[in-house]
Amino acid sequence: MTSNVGPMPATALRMVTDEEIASFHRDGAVLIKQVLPAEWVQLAAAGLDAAIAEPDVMSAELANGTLRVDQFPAAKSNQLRRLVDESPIAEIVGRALQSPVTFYMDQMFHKLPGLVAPTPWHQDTCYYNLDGHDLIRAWVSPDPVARNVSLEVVRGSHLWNATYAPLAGRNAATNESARDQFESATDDAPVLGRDVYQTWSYASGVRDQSLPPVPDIDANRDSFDIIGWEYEPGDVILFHGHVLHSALGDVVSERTRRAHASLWAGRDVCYLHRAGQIIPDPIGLYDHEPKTGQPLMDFPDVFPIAWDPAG
Ligand SMILES: O=C(O)CCC(=O)C(=O)O
Repeated sequence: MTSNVGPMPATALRMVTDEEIASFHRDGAVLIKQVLPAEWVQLAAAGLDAAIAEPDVMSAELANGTLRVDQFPAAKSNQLRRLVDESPIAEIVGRALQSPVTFYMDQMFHKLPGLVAPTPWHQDTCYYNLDGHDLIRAWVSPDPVARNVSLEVVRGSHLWNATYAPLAGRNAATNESARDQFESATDDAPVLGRDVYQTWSYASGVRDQSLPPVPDIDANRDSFDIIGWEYEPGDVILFHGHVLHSALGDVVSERTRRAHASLWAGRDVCYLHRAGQIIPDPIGLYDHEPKTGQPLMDFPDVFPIAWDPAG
């Protein structure tokens, strides 16, 4: 799929403010209002539609087919690839993180009209073979997103120094092959090999049962400091890789809710062999056979610096 669009604006509509940067570091998330030029919003829409039209083996039909969560959609849509490589998103995340940044991977969340599937509370950290603090997501949508189907985070939870168990993956306590996979995990090769690209689903991974379960936030909403936002196209929601987040749902909406979520890594992010890996590594990384503790930025052919505060 090609994108027949001309030159695109390289800069954001405005600078990220010091106050927004402080909010991101304090709260673990921030809504940056009206920062992404309309041309990029349109390209994101075209890219998400292209990705939805081309389901591949990495896509997951969830919630009775009303929800698709695609891994690495920029790999199959030139428009999304351009969004990642050329849009001001890299600069926006780099300014918020105050670090050089490299693109790690992306996801598409596509929710059909009707009863909108919620995204349950989770933390992203435990899904990837990654370790480090400088992890940030940029979440954009070409659609207005009402507060009751939008993202929420537990304010400050990125600083709790807790890694919670993922919600997906096979349970090593009850599934023999998952237990074997978990127990035989080493630093020599990821649990999910390159071959998993042919067959991957959320059930391919092994849930690390030694990690604590995500607290039942919905049952105890008053006990948590929850923030969320109504979203308009042109906004960018930034949230920290360790923050507990979810998306509201279980309400009837007339609109499709399309979203692109790109994950970016800063200076301190290293590779970590997780015995309980859920999402496969970015494909180019398999050639390098990374070891636990190796900085991602040691692999510049896979993870080139996308934006650097030093210019
Ligand atoms: O858009 C959603 O429903 C959830 C987004 C999310 O969990 C993420 O971007 O990590």
